[in-house]
Amino acid sequence: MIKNNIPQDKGLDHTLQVLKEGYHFIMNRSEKFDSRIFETRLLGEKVICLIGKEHAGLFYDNEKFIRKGAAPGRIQKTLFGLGGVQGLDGREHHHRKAMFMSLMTEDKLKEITTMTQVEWMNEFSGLYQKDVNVYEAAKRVLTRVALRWTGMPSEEDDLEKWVNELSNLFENTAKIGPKHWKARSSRTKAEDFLIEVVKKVRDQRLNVEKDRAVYQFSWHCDSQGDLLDPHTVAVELLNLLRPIVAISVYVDFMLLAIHDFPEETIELKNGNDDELKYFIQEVRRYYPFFPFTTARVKRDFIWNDYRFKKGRLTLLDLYGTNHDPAIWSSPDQFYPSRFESWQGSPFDFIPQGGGEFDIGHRCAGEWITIDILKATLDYFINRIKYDFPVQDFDYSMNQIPSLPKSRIVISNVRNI
Ligand code: HEM
Ligand code: MYR
Repeated sequence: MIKNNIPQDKGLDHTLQVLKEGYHFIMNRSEKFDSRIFETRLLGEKVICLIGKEHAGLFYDNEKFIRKGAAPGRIQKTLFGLGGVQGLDGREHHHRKAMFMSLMTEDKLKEITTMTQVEWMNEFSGLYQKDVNVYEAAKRVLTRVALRWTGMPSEEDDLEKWVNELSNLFENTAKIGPKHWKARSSRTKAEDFLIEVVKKVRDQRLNVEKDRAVYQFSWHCDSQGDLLDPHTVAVELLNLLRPIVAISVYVDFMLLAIHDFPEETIELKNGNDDELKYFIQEVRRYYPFFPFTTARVKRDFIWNDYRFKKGRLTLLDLYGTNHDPAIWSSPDQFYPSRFESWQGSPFDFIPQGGGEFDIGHRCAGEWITIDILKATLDYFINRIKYDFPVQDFDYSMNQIPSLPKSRIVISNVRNI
Protein backbone atom coordinates (compact mmCIF):
# COMPACT_ATOMS: atom_id res chain seq x y z
CA MET A 1 0.00 0.00 0.00
CA ILE A 2 1.39 3.42 -0.94
CA LYS A 3 1.07 5.83 1.99
CA ASN A 4 2.02 9.05 0.21
CA ASN A 5 1.55 10.65 3.58
CA ILE A 6 4.93 12.12 4.38
CA PRO A 7 4.15 14.10 7.56
CA GLN A 8 3.50 17.73 6.65
CA ASP A 9 4.78 20.77 8.53
CA LYS A 10 1.67 23.00 8.41
CA GLY A 11 1.98 26.67 7.38
CA LEU A 12 2.83 28.77 4.34
CA ASP A 13 6.60 29.07 4.80
CA HIS A 14 9.08 28.16 7.55
CA THR A 15 12.19 30.04 6.38
CA LEU A 16 11.99 32.32 9.43
CA GLN A 17 11.87 29.25 11.71
CA VAL A 18 15.12 28.00 10.14
CA LEU A 19 16.72 31.29 11.15
CA LYS A 20 15.26 31.00 14.67
CA GLU A 21 15.85 27.30 15.31
CA GLY A 22 19.09 26.98 13.31
CA TYR A 23 20.81 23.63 13.74
CA HIS A 24 17.72 22.21 15.54
CA PHE A 25 15.16 23.00 12.82
CA ILE A 26 14.97 19.49 11.32
CA MET A 27 15.48 17.61 14.62
CA ASN A 28 12.69 19.59 16.31
CA ARG A 29 10.20 18.63 13.62
CA SER A 30 11.42 15.07 13.34
CA GLU A 31 10.70 14.68 17.07
CA LYS A 32 7.32 16.41 16.76
CA PHE A 33 6.19 14.13 13.92
CA ASP A 34 8.00 11.10 15.34
CA SER A 35 9.34 10.56 11.82
CA ARG A 36 12.75 10.70 10.13
CA ILE A 37 11.09 12.14 7.05
CA PHE A 38 8.70 15.09 6.81
CA GLU A 39 7.77 17.80 4.35
CA THR A 40 7.94 21.55 4.97
CA ARG A 41 8.03 24.77 2.91
CA LEU A 42 11.18 26.89 2.66
CA LEU A 43 11.93 29.90 0.43
CA GLY A 44 8.58 29.42 -1.28
CA GLU A 45 8.90 25.73 -2.24
CA LYS A 46 8.03 22.31 -0.80
CA VAL A 47 11.02 20.62 0.79
CA ILE A 48 11.51 17.05 2.07
CA CYS A 49 13.68 16.79 5.19
CA LEU A 50 15.58 13.60 6.07
CA ILE A 51 17.52 12.61 9.15
CA GLY A 52 19.35 9.47 10.33
CA LYS A 53 21.46 6.64 8.93
CA GLU A 54 18.85 4.87 6.80
CA HIS A 55 17.65 8.13 5.28
CA ALA A 56 21.25 9.25 4.60
CA GLY A 57 21.66 5.99 2.63
CA LEU A 58 18.62 6.97 0.56
CA PHE A 59 19.85 10.56 0.02
CA TYR A 60 23.21 9.37 -1.38
CA ASP A 61 21.61 7.00 -3.92
CA ASN A 62 22.66 8.56 -7.26
CA GLU A 63 19.73 6.87 -8.99
CA LYS A 64 17.29 8.77 -6.82
CA PHE A 65 18.81 12.21 -6.21
CA ILE A 66 20.74 14.79 -8.21
CA ARG A 67 22.53 18.02 -7.27
CA LYS A 68 21.73 20.21 -10.29
CA GLY A 69 19.82 23.26 -9.05
CA ALA A 70 19.74 21.97 -5.47
CA ALA A 71 21.85 24.52 -3.55
CA PRO A 72 20.08 27.83 -2.83
CA GLY A 73 21.21 30.59 -5.22
CA ARG A 74 22.61 32.77 -2.42
CA ILE A 75 24.78 29.87 -1.18
CA GLN A 76 26.03 29.18 -4.72
CA LYS A 77 26.91 32.85 -5.27
CA THR A 78 28.98 33.00 -2.08
CA LEU A 79 30.10 29.65 -0.62
CA PHE A 80 30.24 27.24 -3.59
CA GLY A 81 30.57 29.40 -6.72
CA LEU A 82 28.76 28.78 -10.02
CA GLY A 83 29.81 25.80 -12.14
CA GLY A 84 31.66 23.95 -9.37
CA VAL A 85 31.72 20.25 -8.48
CA GLN A 86 28.92 20.56 -5.90
CA GLY A 87 26.28 21.08 -8.62
CA LEU A 88 27.41 18.38 -11.05
CA ASP A 89 25.92 14.91 -11.57
CA GLY A 90 26.79 11.58 -13.19
CA ARG A 91 29.83 11.26 -15.44
CA GLU A 92 30.65 14.96 -15.34
CA HIS A 93 30.68 14.89 -11.54
CA HIS A 94 32.85 11.74 -11.31
CA HIS A 95 35.38 13.23 -13.71
CA ARG A 96 35.60 16.57 -11.87
CA LYS A 97 35.65 14.88 -8.46
CA ALA A 98 38.61 12.77 -9.58
CA MET A 99 40.51 16.02 -10.17
CA PHE A 100 40.09 16.80 -6.45
CA MET A 101 40.68 13.28 -5.15
CA SER A 102 43.93 12.93 -7.17
CA LEU A 103 45.43 15.53 -4.79
CA MET A 104 44.61 13.50 -1.70
CA THR A 105 47.60 11.15 -1.79
CA GLU A 106 49.44 9.97 1.31
CA ASP A 107 52.43 12.21 0.45
CA LYS A 108 50.29 15.30 -0.09
CA LEU A 109 48.47 14.68 3.20
CA LYS A 110 51.78 14.30 5.04
CA GLU A 111 52.94 17.52 3.44
CA ILE A 112 49.90 19.48 4.61
CA THR A 113 50.40 18.10 8.14
CA THR A 114 54.01 19.35 8.16
CA MET A 115 52.97 22.73 6.74
CA THR A 116 50.39 23.05 9.53
CA GLN A 117 52.97 22.26 12.23
CA VAL A 118 55.43 24.79 10.78
CA GLU A 119 52.83 27.54 10.42
CA TRP A 120 51.60 27.16 14.02
CA MET A 121 55.21 27.52 15.21
CA ASN A 122 55.69 30.62 13.01
CA GLU A 123 52.41 32.12 14.20
CA PHE A 124 53.28 31.75 17.86
CA SER A 125 56.94 32.72 17.73
CA GLY A 126 57.24 36.18 19.29
CA LEU A 127 53.70 36.12 20.65
CA TYR A 128 54.63 34.57 23.97
CA GLN A 129 52.93 35.93 27.09
CA LYS A 130 50.42 37.89 25.01
CA ASP A 131 46.69 37.19 24.67
CA VAL A 132 45.93 35.28 21.48
CA ASN A 133 42.57 35.06 19.73
CA VAL A 134 42.75 31.44 18.55
CA TYR A 135 40.14 31.81 15.80
CA GLU A 136 41.95 34.74 14.17
CA ALA A 137 45.31 32.96 14.57
CA ALA A 138 43.91 29.77 12.98
CA LYS A 139 42.61 31.71 9.99
CA ARG A 140 46.08 33.20 9.38
CA VAL A 141 47.82 29.84 9.85
CA LEU A 142 45.41 27.97 7.58
CA THR A 143 45.41 30.67 4.90
CA ARG A 144 49.21 30.34 4.70
CA VAL A 145 48.86 26.54 4.54
CA ALA A 146 46.14 26.76 1.87
CA LEU A 147 48.13 29.14 -0.35
CA ARG A 148 51.35 27.13 -0.05
CA TRP A 149 49.78 23.68 -0.46
CA THR A 150 47.84 24.67 -3.59
CA GLY A 151 50.86 26.49 -5.10
CA MET A 152 49.31 29.95 -5.16
CA PRO A 153 51.69 32.83 -5.86
CA SER A 154 51.44 35.07 -2.79
CA GLU A 155 53.43 37.36 -0.55
CA GLU A 156 53.14 37.72 3.24
CA ASP A 157 51.95 41.31 2.53
CA ASP A 158 48.85 39.88 0.81
CA LEU A 159 48.00 37.59 3.71
CA GLU A 160 45.46 39.81 5.47
CA LYS A 161 43.60 40.33 2.19
CA TRP A 162 43.40 36.57 1.54
CA VAL A 163 42.33 35.85 5.13
CA ASN A 164 39.46 38.34 4.77
CA GLU A 165 38.26 37.32 1.31
CA LEU A 166 38.34 33.58 2.04
CA SER A 167 36.71 33.93 5.48
CA ASN A 168 33.92 36.13 4.14
CA LEU A 169 32.86 33.28 1.85
CA PHE A 170 32.00 30.86 4.66
CA GLU A 171 31.36 33.25 7.57
CA ASN A 172 28.78 35.33 5.71
CA THR A 173 27.19 32.93 3.22
CA ALA A 174 24.12 32.29 5.38
CA LYS A 175 23.83 35.89 6.67
CA ILE A 176 21.33 38.38 5.33
CA GLY A 177 21.89 42.04 4.34
CA PRO A 178 25.29 43.77 4.09
CA LYS A 179 27.31 40.80 5.40
CA HIS A 180 25.95 38.56 2.68
CA TRP A 181 26.83 41.18 0.06
CA LYS A 182 30.32 41.35 1.50
CA ALA A 183 30.61 37.61 0.78
CA ARG A 184 29.44 38.15 -2.80
CA SER A 185 31.99 40.89 -3.33
CA SER A 186 34.76 38.69 -1.88
CA ARG A 187 33.81 35.93 -4.30
CA THR A 188 34.00 38.26 -7.29
CA LYS A 189 37.39 39.63 -6.17
CA ALA A 190 38.87 36.20 -5.44
CA GLU A 191 37.57 34.68 -8.69
CA ASP A 192 38.90 37.60 -10.77
CA PHE A 193 42.33 37.23 -9.19
CA LEU A 194 42.37 33.45 -9.74
CA ILE A 195 41.22 33.74 -13.36
CA GLU A 196 44.35 35.84 -14.02
CA VAL A 197 46.49 33.22 -12.25
CA VAL A 198 45.07 30.46 -14.49
CA LYS A 199 45.70 32.53 -17.64
CA LYS A 200 49.28 33.21 -16.52
CA VAL A 201 49.92 29.51 -15.81
CA ARG A 202 48.56 28.57 -19.23
CA ASP A 203 50.68 31.02 -21.17
CA GLN A 204 53.70 30.40 -18.95
CA ARG A 205 53.93 33.84 -17.42
CA LEU A 206 53.76 32.08 -14.05
CA ASN A 207 55.77 29.05 -13.06
CA VAL A 208 54.06 26.70 -10.63
CA GLU A 209 55.24 23.27 -9.45
CA LYS A 210 53.53 20.61 -11.54
CA ASP A 211 52.13 18.63 -8.62
CA ARG A 212 50.34 21.65 -7.11
CA ALA A 213 46.58 22.20 -7.46
CA VAL A 214 47.05 25.51 -9.28
CA TYR A 215 48.93 23.71 -12.07
CA GLN A 216 46.83 20.54 -12.05
CA PHE A 217 43.49 22.37 -12.19
CA SER A 218 44.71 24.89 -14.80
CA TRP A 219 45.58 22.02 -17.15
CA HIS A 220 42.70 19.70 -16.23
CA CYS A 221 40.50 18.63 -19.17
CA ASP A 222 36.79 17.88 -18.84
CA SER A 223 35.24 14.55 -19.87
CA GLN A 224 35.15 15.78 -23.52
CA GLY A 225 38.90 16.47 -23.46
CA ASP A 226 38.62 20.28 -23.34
CA LEU A 227 40.39 22.56 -20.85
CA LEU A 228 38.04 23.98 -18.22
CA ASP A 229 37.19 27.62 -18.71
CA PRO A 230 39.31 29.84 -16.41
CA HIS A 231 36.28 30.84 -14.32
CA THR A 232 35.51 27.20 -13.49
CA VAL A 233 39.16 26.60 -12.53
CA ALA A 234 38.94 29.66 -10.25
CA VAL A 235 35.76 28.29 -8.63
CA GLU A 236 37.40 24.89 -8.04
CA LEU A 237 40.60 26.44 -6.64
CA LEU A 238 38.38 28.35 -4.23
CA ASN A 239 36.81 24.97 -3.35
CA LEU A 240 40.24 24.11 -1.91
CA LEU A 241 41.39 27.47 -0.50
CA ARG A 242 38.12 28.45 1.26
CA PRO A 243 37.39 25.22 3.15
CA ILE A 244 40.99 24.80 4.30
CA VAL A 245 40.61 28.20 6.01
CA ALA A 246 37.14 27.16 7.28
CA ILE A 247 38.81 24.42 9.34
CA SER A 248 39.49 27.35 11.75
CA VAL A 249 35.90 26.88 12.97
CA TYR A 250 36.73 23.33 14.07
CA VAL A 251 40.04 24.52 15.57
CA ASP A 252 38.09 27.00 17.69
CA PHE A 253 35.60 24.36 18.87
CA MET A 254 38.53 22.02 19.56
CA LEU A 255 39.98 24.63 21.94
CA LEU A 256 36.56 24.97 23.53
CA ALA A 257 36.53 21.19 24.08
CA ILE A 258 40.02 21.36 25.65
CA HIS A 259 38.65 23.99 28.03
CA ASP A 260 35.29 22.37 28.76
CA PHE A 261 36.36 18.72 28.99
CA PRO A 262 39.88 18.73 30.52
CA GLU A 263 39.49 15.12 31.70
CA GLU A 264 39.26 14.06 28.04
CA THR A 265 42.65 15.66 27.24
CA ILE A 266 44.71 13.54 29.66
CA GLU A 267 45.05 10.67 27.17
CA LEU A 268 46.20 13.12 24.48
CA LYS A 269 49.49 13.90 26.17
CA ASN A 270 52.46 12.75 24.11
CA GLY A 271 50.43 12.31 20.98
CA ASN A 272 48.91 8.84 20.99
CA ASP A 273 47.64 8.91 17.40
CA ASP A 274 44.38 7.03 17.99
CA GLU A 275 43.45 9.16 20.99
CA LEU A 276 44.10 12.35 18.99
CA LYS A 277 41.86 11.01 16.23
CA TYR A 278 38.99 10.05 18.58
CA PHE A 279 39.07 13.53 20.12
CA ILE A 280 38.90 15.16 16.69
CA GLN A 281 36.12 12.88 15.49
CA GLU A 282 34.12 13.77 18.58
CA VAL A 283 34.71 17.51 17.95
CA ARG A 284 33.38 17.04 14.41
CA ARG A 285 30.37 15.05 15.69
CA TYR A 286 29.49 17.12 18.74
CA TYR A 287 29.77 20.77 17.65
CA PRO A 288 27.56 22.45 15.02
CA PHE A 289 29.13 23.43 11.69
CA PHE A 290 27.61 22.43 8.32
CA PRO A 291 23.88 22.09 9.16
CA PHE A 292 22.43 20.15 6.21
CA THR A 293 23.09 19.42 2.56
CA THR A 294 20.69 19.58 -0.39
CA ALA A 295 19.67 17.53 -3.43
CA ARG A 296 16.65 17.18 -5.77
CA VAL A 297 14.61 14.06 -6.53
CA LYS A 298 15.89 12.72 -9.88
CA ARG A 299 12.67 11.03 -11.02
CA ASP A 300 9.39 9.91 -9.39
CA PHE A 301 9.96 6.93 -7.10
CA ILE A 302 8.47 5.14 -4.13
CA TRP A 303 10.56 4.30 -1.07
CA ASN A 304 9.28 2.65 2.10
CA ASP A 305 5.79 3.35 0.77
CA TYR A 306 6.45 7.08 0.49
CA ARG A 307 6.03 8.80 -2.85
CA PHE A 308 8.94 11.07 -3.97
CA LYS A 309 8.12 13.52 -6.74
CA LYS A 310 10.65 14.44 -9.44
CA GLY A 311 12.35 17.79 -8.76
CA ARG A 312 11.44 17.99 -5.04
CA LEU A 313 14.13 19.78 -3.02
CA THR A 314 15.45 17.49 -0.26
CA LEU A 315 17.55 18.33 2.81
CA LEU A 316 19.69 15.83 4.71
CA ASP A 317 20.30 16.88 8.31
CA LEU A 318 24.04 16.42 8.99
CA TYR A 319 24.06 17.89 12.50
CA GLY A 320 20.89 15.97 13.43
CA THR A 321 22.24 12.64 12.16
CA ASN A 322 25.41 13.18 14.23
CA HIS A 323 23.14 13.63 17.27
CA ASP A 324 20.63 10.89 16.47
CA PRO A 325 19.99 8.83 19.64
CA ALA A 326 19.28 5.80 17.43
CA ILE A 327 22.97 5.92 16.38
CA TRP A 328 24.76 7.59 19.31
CA SER A 329 24.23 6.79 22.98
CA SER A 330 24.02 10.00 25.05
CA PRO A 331 24.51 12.10 21.88
CA ASP A 332 24.75 15.33 23.86
CA GLN A 333 27.69 14.10 25.89
CA PHE A 334 31.26 14.84 24.68
CA TYR A 335 32.81 11.39 24.77
CA PRO A 336 35.72 10.75 22.33
CA SER A 337 36.08 7.08 23.34
CA ARG A 338 32.81 6.32 21.58
CA PHE A 339 34.90 6.27 18.38
CA GLU A 340 36.94 3.25 19.62
CA SER A 341 34.02 1.06 18.61
CA TRP A 342 32.66 3.07 15.68
CA GLN A 343 32.22 0.75 12.68
CA GLY A 344 33.02 3.36 10.02
CA SER A 345 29.64 3.41 8.25
CA PRO A 346 29.49 6.04 5.47
CA PHE A 347 26.00 7.10 6.61
CA ASP A 348 25.95 7.54 10.40
CA PHE A 349 28.81 9.98 11.10
CA ILE A 350 28.42 12.70 8.47
CA PRO A 351 29.76 16.11 9.58
CA GLN A 352 31.19 16.62 6.08
CA GLY A 353 28.52 14.69 4.19
CA GLY A 354 28.13 10.93 3.74
CA GLY A 355 28.29 8.23 1.07
CA GLU A 356 31.30 7.77 -1.17
CA PHE A 357 34.11 10.14 -2.12
CA ASP A 358 34.59 9.25 -5.79
CA ILE A 359 31.08 8.76 -7.08
CA GLY A 360 29.22 10.73 -4.42
CA HIS A 361 29.36 14.25 -3.05
CA ARG A 362 31.08 13.38 0.23
CA CYS A 363 33.53 16.15 1.15
CA ALA A 364 36.75 15.90 -0.86
CA GLY A 365 38.67 17.47 2.02
CA GLU A 366 37.65 15.19 4.89
CA TRP A 367 41.10 13.58 5.22
CA ILE A 368 42.81 16.97 5.02
CA THR A 369 40.48 18.26 7.72
CA ILE A 370 41.32 15.36 10.05
CA ASP A 371 45.08 15.63 9.44
CA ILE A 372 45.17 19.42 9.93
CA LEU A 373 43.15 19.09 13.13
CA LYS A 374 45.38 16.28 14.39
CA ALA A 375 48.54 18.38 13.89
CA THR A 376 46.82 21.36 15.52
CA LEU A 377 45.54 19.37 18.51
CA ASP A 378 49.00 17.88 19.07
CA TYR A 379 50.46 21.41 18.98
CA PHE A 380 47.97 22.80 21.52
CA ILE A 381 48.36 19.82 23.86
CA ASN A 382 52.00 18.82 23.57
CA ARG A 383 53.96 21.84 22.32
CA ILE A 384 52.61 24.87 24.22
CA LYS A 385 51.04 25.77 27.57
CA TYR A 386 48.57 28.58 28.07
CA ASP A 387 45.72 29.81 30.27
CA PHE A 388 42.11 30.55 29.44
CA PRO A 389 41.25 34.05 30.74
CA VAL A 390 37.64 34.83 31.71
CA GLN A 391 35.55 35.05 28.53
CA ASP A 392 32.18 34.05 27.04
CA PHE A 393 32.56 30.38 26.09
CA ASP A 394 28.94 30.13 24.96
CA TYR A 395 28.01 29.46 21.33
CA SER A 396 24.76 29.98 19.47
CA MET A 397 22.69 27.23 17.84
CA ASN A 398 21.09 29.58 15.33
CA GLN A 399 24.09 31.41 13.90
CA ILE A 400 25.31 29.50 10.83
CA PRO A 401 28.18 28.76 11.05
CA SER A 402 28.26 28.85 14.83
CA LEU A 403 31.40 29.85 16.79
CA PRO A 404 32.28 30.32 20.47
CA LYS A 405 31.26 33.92 21.28
CA SER A 406 34.74 34.93 22.53
CA ARG A 407 36.40 33.14 19.56
CA ILE A 408 38.52 31.53 22.35
CA VAL A 409 41.24 33.73 23.80
CA ILE A 410 44.31 32.16 25.43
CA SER A 411 46.93 33.99 27.48
CA ASN A 412 50.39 33.47 28.95
CA VAL A 413 51.40 31.24 26.02
CA ARG A 414 54.73 29.48 26.53
CA ASN A 415 56.62 26.50 25.08
CA ILE A 416 56.50 23.21 26.95
C1 HEM B 1 31.76 18.98 0.04
C2 HEM B 1 31.74 20.07 4.74
C3 HEM B 1 36.47 20.96 4.55
C4 HEM B 1 36.38 20.37 -0.23
C5 HEM B 1 31.39 19.14 1.34
C6 HEM B 1 30.06 18.89 1.84
C7 HEM B 1 30.06 19.19 3.15
C8 HEM B 1 31.38 19.63 3.50
C9 HEM B 1 28.88 19.10 4.10
C10 HEM B 1 28.87 18.46 1.00
C11 HEM B 1 28.51 17.02 1.15
C12 HEM B 1 27.27 16.69 0.38
O1 HEM B 1 26.63 17.58 -0.18
O2 HEM B 1 26.90 15.53 0.28
C13 HEM B 1 33.01 20.47 5.08
C14 HEM B 1 33.39 20.97 6.37
C15 HEM B 1 34.73 21.22 6.32
C16 HEM B 1 35.18 20.89 4.98
C17 HEM B 1 32.48 21.14 7.57
C18 HEM B 1 35.57 21.77 7.41
C19 HEM B 1 36.13 22.91 7.25
C20 HEM B 1 36.88 20.78 3.26
C21 HEM B 1 38.24 20.89 2.80
C22 HEM B 1 38.20 20.75 1.45
C23 HEM B 1 36.82 20.53 1.06
C24 HEM B 1 39.43 21.12 3.71
C25 HEM B 1 39.32 20.77 0.45
C26 HEM B 1 40.57 20.87 0.72
C27 HEM B 1 35.10 19.98 -0.56
C28 HEM B 1 34.66 19.77 -1.93
C29 HEM B 1 33.32 19.36 -1.84
C30 HEM B 1 32.98 19.34 -0.44
C31 HEM B 1 35.49 19.95 -3.19
C32 HEM B 1 32.39 19.01 -3.00
C33 HEM B 1 32.34 17.51 -3.18
C34 HEM B 1 31.36 17.07 -4.23
O3 HEM B 1 30.42 17.81 -4.55
O4 HEM B 1 31.54 15.96 -4.76
N1 HEM B 1 32.18 19.57 2.38
N2 HEM B 1 34.10 20.46 4.26
N3 HEM B 1 36.06 20.56 2.19
N4 HEM B 1 34.07 19.72 0.30
FE1 HEM B 1 34.13 19.99 2.28
C1 MYR C 1 33.32 25.01 3.12
O1 MYR C 1 33.83 26.13 3.03
O2 MYR C 1 32.88 24.40 2.14
C2 MYR C 1 33.31 24.34 4.47
C3 MYR C 1 32.37 24.73 5.47
C4 MYR C 1 31.56 25.97 5.35
C5 MYR C 1 30.34 25.97 6.23
C6 MYR C 1 29.46 27.14 6.06
C7 MYR C 1 28.10 26.90 6.64
C8 MYR C 1 26.98 27.34 5.79
C9 MYR C 1 26.15 26.28 5.18
C10 MYR C 1 24.87 26.75 4.62
C11 MYR C 1 23.88 25.68 4.21
C12 MYR C 1 24.20 24.93 2.98
C13 MYR C 1 23.07 24.37 2.22
C14 MYR C 1 23.49 23.68 0.98
